[in-house]
Amino acid sequence: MKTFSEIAPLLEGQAIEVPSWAYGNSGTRFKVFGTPGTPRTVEEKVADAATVHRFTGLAPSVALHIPWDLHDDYTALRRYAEDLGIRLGTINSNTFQDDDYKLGALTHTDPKIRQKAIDHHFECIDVMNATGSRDLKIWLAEGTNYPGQGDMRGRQDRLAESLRTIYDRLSEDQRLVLEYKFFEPAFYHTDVPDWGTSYVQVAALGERAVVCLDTGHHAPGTNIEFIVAQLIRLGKLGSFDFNSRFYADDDLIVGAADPFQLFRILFECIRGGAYGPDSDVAYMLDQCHNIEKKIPGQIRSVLNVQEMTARALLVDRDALTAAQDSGDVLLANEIFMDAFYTDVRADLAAWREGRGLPANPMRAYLESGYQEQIEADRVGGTQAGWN
Ligand code: PSV
Ligand code: MN
Ligand code: MN
Repeated sequence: MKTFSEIAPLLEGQAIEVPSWAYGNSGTRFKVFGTPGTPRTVEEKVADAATVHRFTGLAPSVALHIPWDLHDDYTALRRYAEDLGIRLGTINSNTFQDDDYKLGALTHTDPKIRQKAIDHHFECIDVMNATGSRDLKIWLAEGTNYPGQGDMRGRQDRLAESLRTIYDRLSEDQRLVLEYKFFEPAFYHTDVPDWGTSYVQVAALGERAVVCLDTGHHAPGTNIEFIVAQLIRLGKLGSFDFNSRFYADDDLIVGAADPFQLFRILFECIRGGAYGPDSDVAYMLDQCHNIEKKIPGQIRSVLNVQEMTARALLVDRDALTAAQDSGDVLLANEIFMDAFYTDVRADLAAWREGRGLPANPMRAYLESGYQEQIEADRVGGTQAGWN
């Protein structure tokens, strides 16, 4: 196994994008609990995201969701973020909260509704031009609930046409990132259920169209790291939406439910050259904090990603390849597991201190007074929420 000091330089510059919606109130269909200190404005969400970065050094950008983060001056918002030491990152479109989209948006049979959904993406591209964002991320809530309800094939054709129109509007340094999800809110079929469909759609568009893999969007038992490896092979892994799930699309803290899965995913990224300064893959969180405090929830999340990245980097890949090639099944597995079972927390704490960061960002945040301050300041007004 490698030593921590051997892999420490590779931890430099690790960047995990946080979602603005993680700072707003969220819940289940049963109840949304209000949390004291919840942001009332986009600026307050950006300030909370910048706080996560200040304590961890891991989260230099924040993703926005339109229209949840509607703003009248994105250039000013960009400056505001930059003054706080972070960037505005991925722009997420939203075609899932408008009555017109009940039966589809980019796939709708009515050209007027399709155009409305396309226009929304054009607006998102305008936002990207002001914020300097590279990625337009599209997740579609489209599909059908009953066999026979829709022409699944016709819907794919309309989707391809709509995506083409959106893609053609992007500039040379912007990307279209298509997310897939196998169920919900449609339950019989969704129009982009899996990585294969997303791949087929983006491959038809061109080089700057790639796939987003949300770790919560697969059937239980799916080997997600295999999908990661395949998409990297194909040059089509654009981004991650990291989170944890126990049952459905739970959006829990990444690494909480299955740290080993996170380790295996990150190992494939490292092995595939999708980690580090030369990689285009965007590592994002897509999470909600329904019952826990949001900022410490995000701090815990980015630390979990860092911890599993360090462990995955510890794998001695030369020794692993030798064991694999010689057919030594148990040795190969042992080399892999040795790295996973290595506790890197003390080494990471010392490494952080050496870079002027708190050894324990969770504790440093809780002792900083920021939480008490926002709870006192942010009374009145409307708390931002998931919708
Ligand atoms: C859909 O379940 C999704 O994962 C998409 O990324 C949305 O944009 C996001 O959740 C909203 O939380
Ligand atoms: Mn997602
Ligand atoms: Mn999701």
